[in-house]
Amino acid sequence: MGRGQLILIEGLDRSGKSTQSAILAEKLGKSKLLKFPDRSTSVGKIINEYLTNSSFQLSDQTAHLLFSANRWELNNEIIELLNDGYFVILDRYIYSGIAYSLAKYEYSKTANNSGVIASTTASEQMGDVEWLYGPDKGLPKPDLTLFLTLDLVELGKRKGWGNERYELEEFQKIVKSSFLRILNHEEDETVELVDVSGKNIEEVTALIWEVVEEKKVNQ
Ligand code: T5A
Ligand code: NA
Repeated sequence: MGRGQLILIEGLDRSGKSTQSAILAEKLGKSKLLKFPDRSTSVGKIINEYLTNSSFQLSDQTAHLLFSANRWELNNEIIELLNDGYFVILDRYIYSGIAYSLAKYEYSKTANNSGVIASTTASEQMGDVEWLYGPDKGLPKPDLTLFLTLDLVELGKRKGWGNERYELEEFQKIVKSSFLRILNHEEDETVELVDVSGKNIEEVTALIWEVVEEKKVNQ
C-alpha cells in the first residue's frame, strides 16, 4: 500500500472550503477530512474563544503561535493516516496561518483598526514572513493545494457574515492580497488557484475535480 495524499483546500472566509472539502473527501473514497482551526482540541478551545469573543485578548504573536500549535496537535494523526494510505483532506492549513497574520500587520497600520482584528501597534514579527513560517516548519507539506478565490463583491453577499473576529470586508480585501503574495502559485506546481466567482457549488466541484485529475493525486 502506497503513501496517501495530502490535499489542502485554502481560501477566503466563506469561499466554500468546507462545502468543497467534504464533497472531495466523499469522491475520493478512503479519506479523512480535517479542519483547521480544529476547535475541539485543548488549543482549539482557546482559538475558538479568541475568534468568537471580541473582548478576549491575545497579542498578535500569541494568536499566531496558537494557530500553529493547533496544527501540531494533529501532526501525528496526519502522518499516520498518510502512512495507512488515506487521502487526507485539509480545510485550511499553513497558508491561512501566514496570510491572516500578515494581513493583521497591514491592517494594524490602517486608521480603521480599533484593536479587535489586530493589535493597535504593528509588531515587526507580524510583517516578517520568515518569522511567521517558523513555527510551522516541519509539518507535512501538501501534495496539492487548491486556493479558492472569489471576487470581493460576491464574497460580501455570502451568508453568515459579521459573527467572528476577522469577518470584516475591509480586512478580507487585505487577506486576499496576502494570500496571493505568499502562495507562490506561478512557480509551485503543487499550488493551483481556482476562481469560484459566479460558480455554483456543482460547478466549483467540477473545477476542483479537473485539477485533481490533471495532477493525478487521485491515483
Ligand atoms: N485562521 C485560520 C487564522 O487566522 N489562522 C490560521 O492558521 C487558520 C487555520 C476561522 C478563522 O480563522 C482564521 C481564518 C478564519 O477567519 P474557519 O473556521 O475556517 O476559520 O472559518 P471560515 O473560513 O470563515 O469558514 P466558513 O465555514 O465560514 O467558510 P467556508 O468553509 O469557506 O465556506 P462554506 O463552505 O462553509 O460556505 C459558506 C456559505 O456559502 C455557501 C454555503 O452554503 C454557506 O452558506 N456556499 C455557496 N454559495 C454560493 N455559491 C457557491 N459556490 C457556494 N459554496 C458555498
Ligand atoms: Na470553513
